[in-house]
Amino acid sequence: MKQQRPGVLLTRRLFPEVLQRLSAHFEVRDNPDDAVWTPAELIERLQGQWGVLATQGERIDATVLAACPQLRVVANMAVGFNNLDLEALARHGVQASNTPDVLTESTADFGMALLLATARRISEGEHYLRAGRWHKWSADLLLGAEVHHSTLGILGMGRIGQAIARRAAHGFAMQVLYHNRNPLDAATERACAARYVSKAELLRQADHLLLVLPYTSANHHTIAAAELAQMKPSATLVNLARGGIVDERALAHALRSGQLAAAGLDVFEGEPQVRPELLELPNVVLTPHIASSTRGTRLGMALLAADNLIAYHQRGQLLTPVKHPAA
Ligand code: 8YV
Repeated sequence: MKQQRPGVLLTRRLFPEVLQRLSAHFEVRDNPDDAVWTPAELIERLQGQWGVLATQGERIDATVLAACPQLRVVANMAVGFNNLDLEALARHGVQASNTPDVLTESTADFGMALLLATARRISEGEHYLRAGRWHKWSADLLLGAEVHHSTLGILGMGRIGQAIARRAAHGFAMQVLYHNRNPLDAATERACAARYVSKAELLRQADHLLLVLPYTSANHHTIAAAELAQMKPSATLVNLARGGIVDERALAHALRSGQLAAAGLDVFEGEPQVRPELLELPNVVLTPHIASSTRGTRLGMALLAADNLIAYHQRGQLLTPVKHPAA
């Protein structure tokens, strides 16, 4: 008699290669319409499933886990895993993986792109031109901030922060300062040409501040009114991490009042909803959470998530288990 294969749910529409790879091992239920499910719909679809390939849009918490006792493994298609309740997962004996490394370089490329677009007012320039407002060249048209030889502050110096530091220091001759829970070892610091400073000094010194730290309840709104007030009025703020790290109301106020020159945001606290004040400001570049979005990278992330499910099924071991932020 043919043995029943374990069931795996894909919460979002993914690439054919991923479906193909998983289908060789599991009964796969996917989401070809790419619908965004409510928590109740997610629970309903998870009934009887052994594993789930999730994205950061789905919260896997105590309620979901209690309602889905057969679930054994969550493969998150993201390096960040703030959508997973790690304590609840441990209590229910459910394993979880994320997708580090595969997205580092393309996310770092995007970090530089967003920084350049923001500091050099590229979106603003394009809107100006498309709106038919460009009638003559002017010496002071859309003056931006210098990027080369300026000081870059990086908050959160993991793999992506380090990849951005290398680009900034070696490609743009920037002075790179960083703050992190722990300083890097001397060899890694040298490779990134980066210097560890306190958070207060980072805020004070940065011409451009890039946020690439993992989001936890401890760093909710870690950039709020008090922190923005310490930054240079000419500074640029770029958020590639998670929206909840920045108090967006305070940010909009700082951008409107001239306390901060410009911001580049790829992530938002209530995404895909964006705070209306931000939409109205000309000095913000807004992108829809696409820092890792190249075909190669997104496919690599999805395949790594799939391979985690397969490895756990075959050998009882994940390839890239999530590491508790405090570990
Ligand atoms: C993903 C991300 O695209 O990896 C992360 O943490 O933020 C992005 O690269 C997104 O989270 C998809 O789940």
